[in-house]
Amino acid sequence: MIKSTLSAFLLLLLLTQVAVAQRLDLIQNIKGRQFVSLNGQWNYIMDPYEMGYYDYRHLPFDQSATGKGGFYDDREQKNKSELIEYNFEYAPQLIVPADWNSQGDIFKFYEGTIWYRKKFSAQPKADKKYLLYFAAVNYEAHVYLNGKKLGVHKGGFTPFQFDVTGKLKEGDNVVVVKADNTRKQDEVPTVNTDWWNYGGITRDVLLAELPQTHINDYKVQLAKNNLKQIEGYVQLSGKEKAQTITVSIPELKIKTTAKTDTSGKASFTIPVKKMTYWSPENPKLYDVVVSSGTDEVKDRIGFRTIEVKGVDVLLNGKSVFFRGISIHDENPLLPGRLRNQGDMRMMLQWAKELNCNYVRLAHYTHNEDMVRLADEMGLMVWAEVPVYWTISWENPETFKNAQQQMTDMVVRDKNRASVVVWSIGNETPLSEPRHAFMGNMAAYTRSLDNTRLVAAALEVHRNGFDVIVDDPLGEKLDLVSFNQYGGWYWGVPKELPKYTFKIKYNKPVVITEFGGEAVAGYHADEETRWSEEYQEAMYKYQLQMLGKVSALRGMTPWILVDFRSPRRQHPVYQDFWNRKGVYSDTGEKKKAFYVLKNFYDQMQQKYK
Ligand code: GCB
Repeated sequence: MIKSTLSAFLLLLLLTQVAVAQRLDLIQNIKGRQFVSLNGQWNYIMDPYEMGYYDYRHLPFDQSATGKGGFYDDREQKNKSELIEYNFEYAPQLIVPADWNSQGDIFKFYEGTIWYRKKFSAQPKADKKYLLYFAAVNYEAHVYLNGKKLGVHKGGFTPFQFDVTGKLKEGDNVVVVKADNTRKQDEVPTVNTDWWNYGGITRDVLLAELPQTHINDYKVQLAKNNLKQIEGYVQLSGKEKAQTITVSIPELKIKTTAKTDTSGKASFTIPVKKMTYWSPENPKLYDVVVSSGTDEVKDRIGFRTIEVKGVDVLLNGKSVFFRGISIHDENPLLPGRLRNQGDMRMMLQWAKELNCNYVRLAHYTHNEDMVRLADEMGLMVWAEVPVYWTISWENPETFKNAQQQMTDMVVRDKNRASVVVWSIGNETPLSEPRHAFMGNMAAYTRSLDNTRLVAAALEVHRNGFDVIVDDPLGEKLDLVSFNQYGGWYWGVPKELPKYTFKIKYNKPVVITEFGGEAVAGYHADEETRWSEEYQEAMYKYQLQMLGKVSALRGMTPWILVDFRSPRRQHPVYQDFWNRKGVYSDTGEKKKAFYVLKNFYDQMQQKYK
């Protein structure tokens, strides 16, 4: 006992120490800057043995004395005797941004390394700063510019950037990326997930040109629970740190100035007289201009408050019901990761047809454009990091990684009114090291942003007809959120109304998952697994059962659309698809869709 308390204490100490070592320098609103896109066709080499990275003694070329020898040299044969066993110029091409899996049968199950190469032209100016920005690469990316290594990034869903000022050449340049989606136990996520491990450069690659001293970051949001005050900051990066910054919202006739401190940061508060607050019913966004002596950035920002009072969630002070649905970052029609705004709009539009006002962007950080679309289309968002199932709770590096992914998500999306919940993880099994890890994640997330709710998808256990929610992590969260698969993994649909929830916490209950599979077009009676009727009955009885939970304030059933998963092996019903969608993989509505929509129509009336 003493030993385990001691080791938990030591772990806590370690975890608090790593808490300070976070990179916070990610640029805000990359698409609001001057940039050129490096999206398009990239030459690639599939390299399962990583011969472009390791020599025949398995030592990395980029750590050798010369640093040379890897594919990143992008060499071409110069004379007829020269031996070079690769060639990007003659290599085939992959589309960027997009996962590789959806670009040919050969890639479908591929896990490992693929090298990408792009040539581009640049005219760098002496008085400018240049950032090479990757919106996401799954999972580990080694990036080289003109044969020199810029760095490594781990984490498949968050952006990263390199300062390439002074490294760009006038005229031709070449960027090489080694993308490796190998699953590893100590990473985030870990080896076991119920989604497809799509690899590659899955989101935009941009080269931004900035003033030498530029606005690196800013926050412009309502202060915590305060409809009458905007609070925020501007952070400059570069030599001229002492400047006057201006934040203006022309439509509201707001213009505020502040002076930066020696670190280049200026904080401000702006009193609000009259404004239209952002809500799903009226997703009003204002043009906001942030400027300094040397730079100017424009954004579109919504303003709203979100808070918990007893068992109610208040949006702009008014009680709301989260009419939600869970969503993966996958277009089933490809099938593959969402590639562009058209794909994203399709998914969110499907959620709207269900009469949703809320989406759970599971189980990792989705595209920034997706969150911006949610802002525009009026959908509240639950945003999550891939702390999923059996993470290595006792490895401080794993914690650091999870924390970094949370940092990058919060830094990126903190100005999005749509985001109302930060989720620190999903279905994590109980243990002391897990409590320490998750407790620290909750506290850390609050320290990053005190204006949003902090939650996690917990698990339940059962005793007879009692469904018990008492995970100790619940103490540290704002919502009671859990996944329960009554009628699918346990119990049969028509028995569900017999169950009662025993919930330890007096907080709003926003259920993160329930669901069951159905093959669209397969019709049978409601007791036949995989039929639309079974799934329909499951939804019907679930909603009856949940109707008894007086603190119920919302839900995000699992899931909007059928999605691909290597864990789903049934050759007739699944064939590598998880069929819990209320839409099929071709976008057809299953019968359960209408049960849920009908319930949401009622909730909309009730919470008018
Ligand atoms: C869960 C997981 C989700 C799975 C789902 C299922 O609890 O959170 O990622 O896909 O169950 O279908 O089993």
